[in-house]
Amino acid sequence: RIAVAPMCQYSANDGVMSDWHLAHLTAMASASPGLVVIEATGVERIGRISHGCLGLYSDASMRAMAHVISFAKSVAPHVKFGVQLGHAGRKASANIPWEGDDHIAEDDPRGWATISPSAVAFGTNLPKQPKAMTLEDIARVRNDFVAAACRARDAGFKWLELHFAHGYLAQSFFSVHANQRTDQYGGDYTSRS
Ligand code: 8OZ
Repeated sequence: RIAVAPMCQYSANDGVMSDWHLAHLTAMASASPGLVVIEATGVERIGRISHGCLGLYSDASMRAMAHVISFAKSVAPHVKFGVQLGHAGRKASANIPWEGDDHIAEDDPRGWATISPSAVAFGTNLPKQPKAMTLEDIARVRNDFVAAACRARDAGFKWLELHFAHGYLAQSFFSVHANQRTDQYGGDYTSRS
């Protein structure tokens, strides 16, 4: 069986699926893969890559996903749906690709403050300096992952993928460049609890 990999569509409204997702995902399901994995989906609003990305931080988003899954399954009942949960960290607040391959401008109200293990920018085309996460931020994001996973279950997903790669929040905790913390979430292996 073929699995369809997650692909960002940049067509959500405050994290909520639109008619684009209904058409796109139903078309994918109609091709009869075994599994369709939904695009990178932020566990909190500021964890979306761009302002057009999906987020599972609201029940409205969960209900929209449930509707899309149920509609697509009415066309292709055997297809299972999965979702890729993540938090974009310091790579968040990016433009959608056809508006620019960089961060949203500081004076653009569609942008937002980003978070990361330390206040170190990604660099190159993503220069925005993130805020270093407090222990409360870390606890909140951990809870957001759990809440989003529960919403994914309630929406009808049968499969879950955590995006811990590509310089997004979780991966930046593993990076000696992005993570300059000296508490239990940084330092060498033995100093981390
Ligand atoms: C390619 C294009 C857009 C987004 C990633 C979510 O880096 C992505 C992504 C990849 O994993």
